[in-house]
Amino acid sequence: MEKDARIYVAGHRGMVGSALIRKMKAEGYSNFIFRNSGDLDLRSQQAVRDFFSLEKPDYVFLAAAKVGGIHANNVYRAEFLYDNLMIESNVIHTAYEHKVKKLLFLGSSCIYPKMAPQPLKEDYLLTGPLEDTNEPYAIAKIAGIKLCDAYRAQYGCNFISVMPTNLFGPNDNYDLHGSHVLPALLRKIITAKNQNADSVEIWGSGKPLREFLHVDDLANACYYLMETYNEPGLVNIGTGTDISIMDLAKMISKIVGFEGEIKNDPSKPDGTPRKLMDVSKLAAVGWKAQIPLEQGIQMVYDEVKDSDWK
Ligand code: GFB
Repeated sequence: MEKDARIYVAGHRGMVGSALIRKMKAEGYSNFIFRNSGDLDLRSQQAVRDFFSLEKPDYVFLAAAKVGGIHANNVYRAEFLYDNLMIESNVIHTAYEHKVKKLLFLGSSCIYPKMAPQPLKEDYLLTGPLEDTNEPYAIAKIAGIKLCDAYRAQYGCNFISVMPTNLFGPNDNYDLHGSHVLPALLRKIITAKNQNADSVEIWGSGKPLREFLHVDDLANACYYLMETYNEPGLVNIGTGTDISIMDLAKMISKIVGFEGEIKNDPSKPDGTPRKLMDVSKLAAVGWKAQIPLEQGIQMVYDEVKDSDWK
């Protein structure tokens, strides 16, 4: 990307979008186009068309999405499907109409079949049934990959798709009903420590395995791929290592200094038993994660430890 290129990061106030902006500012970019969701509803085809006509972005990072943890995905099934399909269809189609030079679409590791072999290779897409708790979100994200590939095949658009593993970092969502596990456990364990509680409760059995990537690493990878990668299909972005939810709770307890018991709530769903990315494709093009999990959690803990949580 040229240093004076007009860059639109859809979803710039979210955890991923804000990390992308931080990264590109550090790389010397400044010609960003900003729109808050209150000013531009990406679900509206006309609004997206008017926006592209006015602002004419050269490059687009599609980080806007309806997102959430296992509970939100499972409950708001209509919005997770509808909002994400509309956002992707409008932004990708309009990027084609306006001859955007390159677009990067952000998906998710939940696109892979629930019982796919581990680690998850890009080739496992559409080889089996999806995990039910996040099927609507996964279907929408699979549609996004296929849109990028279809516009590339039919019209020669340089649209690429990346699939991040579970993310954490600055600007995460700490609402206990909507959030992912890592921010939820940070909040619960910090609160338990502050209240001298004897125990803290984690959802499910604690046995599922998840892989966690600091969002600054994700932003570095996205920037790297935007500069170097021009292929159809998808690229996994992760660390290549995973941890059980129980061990994650123990790691966070150690960082926070909480010594109470960690209890399970079996009434809550476990979701996919394991989601570990195969990152050999990413390694082959020259990128590797830099922030170890414990260090990343410590960085986030330092940012949120004084939050006014009850
Ligand atoms: O991060 P998470 O909500 O989503 O949950 P997924 C991961 C695991 O942590 C599940 C357990 O087994 C949860 O039951 N868990 C334990 C908790 N305690 C908690 C808690 O307090 N809050 C939460 N949220 N979980 C999402 C998908 O799946 O991952 C999305 O629903 C997306 O579509 C995202 O792909 C990255 O990893 O199961």
